[in-house]
Amino acid sequence: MRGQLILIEGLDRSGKSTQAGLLTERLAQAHSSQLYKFPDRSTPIGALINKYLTDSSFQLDDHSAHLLFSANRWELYTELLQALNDGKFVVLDRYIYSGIAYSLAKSSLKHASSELGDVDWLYSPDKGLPKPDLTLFLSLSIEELGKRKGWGQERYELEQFQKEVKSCFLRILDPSKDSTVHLVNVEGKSIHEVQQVIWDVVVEAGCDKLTELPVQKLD
Ligand code: ADP
Ligand code: FDM
Ligand code: MG
Repeated sequence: MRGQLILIEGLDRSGKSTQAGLLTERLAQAHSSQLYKFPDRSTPIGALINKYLTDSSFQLDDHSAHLLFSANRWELYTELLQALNDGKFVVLDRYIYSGIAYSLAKSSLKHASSELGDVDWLYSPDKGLPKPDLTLFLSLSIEELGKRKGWGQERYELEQFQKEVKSCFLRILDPSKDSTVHLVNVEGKSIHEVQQVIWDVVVEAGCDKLTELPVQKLD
């Protein structure tokens, strides 16, 4: 039996870190659980990513940046897989879909995607990583995001870019094509209300229980 892999995705300030923390605590009432946040800025590649996000004078080709975010996930791959197979529930605060959506929102990487929605180049470095058993995308309007605290000075924290990222997220996260994907409308909901909606989805999907299914891999 193994633990389940549950991913919380969304735009900056949509409440991912708050909810990922609360979900990890809730799962810990019955199981061992662990939270992983991506990018993980504490690793060697994470330090480079942190410099890229916080220092606007530090330039990287957009393809290189994309590959670094993926490489950062591979740095944690063995540990994360081991945790699941040891029966730990793993909650992810961002993962591959942030990787694709933020890159796809850049005009320089539009060529890596076709009109038909093929994002193969952007997707390929993550192939082989564990696939989440459940993905929750926290959705709310850009207007409401603007009212939230915590808007920093980081590279992607620009309103127009966030709008583009949101449409890219909604393009790649389609519940009608992947039953493990759920869009959670958090507009106007308190932290507690969102926590309850998320928990209901987790229970409904059976992701609050250990499973015998092997860890799925992204292909
Ligand atoms: P993210 O990790 O997505 O950037 P955070 O969880 O750090 O978002 O939350 C960003 C800010 O919004 C924090 O100040 C947090 O307390 C606040 N916040 C989170 N969820 C809600 C909510 N449902 N309603 C109002 N404010 C919220
Ligand atoms: N980000 C995050 C990416 O561009 N690609 C990725 O693969 C991942 C995981 O990094 F702007 C972006 C998204 C966001 C920034 O911000 C990280 P937080 O506040 O640490 O989540
Ligand atoms: Mg956060």
